[in-house]
Amino acid sequence: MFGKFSRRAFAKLAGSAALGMAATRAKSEEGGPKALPDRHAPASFPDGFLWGTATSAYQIEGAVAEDGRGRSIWDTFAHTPGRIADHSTADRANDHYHLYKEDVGLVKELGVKAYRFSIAWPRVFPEGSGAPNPKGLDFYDRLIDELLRNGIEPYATLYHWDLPQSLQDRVGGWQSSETSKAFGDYAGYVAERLTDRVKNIFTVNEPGRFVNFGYGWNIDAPGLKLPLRELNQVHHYVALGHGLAVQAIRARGRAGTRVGPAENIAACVPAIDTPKNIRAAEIATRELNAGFLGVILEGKYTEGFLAYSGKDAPTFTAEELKIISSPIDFVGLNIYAPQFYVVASDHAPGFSVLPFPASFPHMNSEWLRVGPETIYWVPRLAAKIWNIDTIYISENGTSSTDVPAADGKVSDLDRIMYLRNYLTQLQRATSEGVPVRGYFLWSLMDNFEWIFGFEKRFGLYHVDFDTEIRTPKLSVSFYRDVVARNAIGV
Ligand code: IFM
Repeated sequence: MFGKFSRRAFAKLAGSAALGMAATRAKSEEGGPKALPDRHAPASFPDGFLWGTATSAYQIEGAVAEDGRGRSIWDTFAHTPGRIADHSTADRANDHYHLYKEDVGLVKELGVKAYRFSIAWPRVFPEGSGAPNPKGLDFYDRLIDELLRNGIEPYATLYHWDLPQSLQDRVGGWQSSETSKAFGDYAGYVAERLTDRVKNIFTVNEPGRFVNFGYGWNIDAPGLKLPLRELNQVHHYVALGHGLAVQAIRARGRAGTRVGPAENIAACVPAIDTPKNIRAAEIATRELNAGFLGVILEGKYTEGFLAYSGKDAPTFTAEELKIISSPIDFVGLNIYAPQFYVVASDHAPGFSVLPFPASFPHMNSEWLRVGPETIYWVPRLAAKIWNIDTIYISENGTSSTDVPAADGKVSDLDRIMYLRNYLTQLQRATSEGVPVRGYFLWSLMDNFEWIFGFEKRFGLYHVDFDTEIRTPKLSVSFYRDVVARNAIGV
């Protein structure tokens, strides 16, 4: 550890530390402030708080052509030259399809009680609809049984972006309500088969990302750049797909199965905590999330959203709004970064958004700005606006450069710093009664980070993608400790 220090540098460091200690002694001898205790009281999370970790199918499974799996839009996209930064694909990724037992062991090592994974729709319905693949759910049967054998509760996500290519080709994917209907049927089929053991289901993951990036901005699969009206219609059909899935799970799953969405909510934070700015952040949260969480939880699009969208507003029926707002059991919020720092405004709609200075700090991923208070404010505002009684932080975490040292260890101090700060703010929220019931750290292990390929690592476990060897990073010790004590701080 000190190998790289010259004797001189070490002596200098040791010298200044000694000087500091002498000054402290001098102060207390003079009757100054009492020495602080070595340890401070731990800040506990509520009893029964659910600790977990998360992954998704396309990012880890590999085995893209095994056991009858159909192609997904991400297979096509990743194989399109120029789309993925490091020219990789997820054809093999973490080979989790074959190494799942080892990976469940990694989850267990963390001491968490829940694991959130996603089911690959094209494994179950290779064409998206029609005949199910007889082997389609076998892998998930094995995974779920292994989790339960290890005392880990499975939380399944039905859609984490791997749309069957056939649906994209036949009906334009989420541009058509045919896809919403196919999604409902797929959800019902999965519920029928798995809810004897899976008690919690997330419908869709991050519409706010996959619709805009995939259908609006030509960044993610399927790589389209639709005009705003059509894009709003895609958002609407995803919300409809969510609602149809909720209904199908209720109709065909075991009684008591809990269901909800997981959204990367547009994260609005009061720039300075004053009552007026907090109110402004509330308005902003409601208006900027009107197209998904809002319509699900209110059964209507806000007047602000409709006025702002004007001729680009989606077309919809009253019946569709009813389906979309089918009652849910929880709301999953994926919270990584502050998206909008908000202040009050005298002009409609009552808030304005401040620009980020170029010097605003970010983590290894440039979009991942550091704003720990986001995970305090966002669930708090959402719970208040929509009267939500059960929120899960369905994703939170960060990438880091994560280069193993000569001894193979990964000292991911920046990830630990990030997690410590975010979890401190989350504890602050729960201690004030914000109804966050659980937390899923993204991610269990490094994986295929979409357009960044394997360049951005979000895992608690380092993965060598040549050998498939998993190695715990330092943050494993950090997280295991938080989980074991159900508290942040010592
Ligand atoms: O890896 C993604 C995940 O698939 C969706 N939420 C954000 C993560 C980090 O970018």
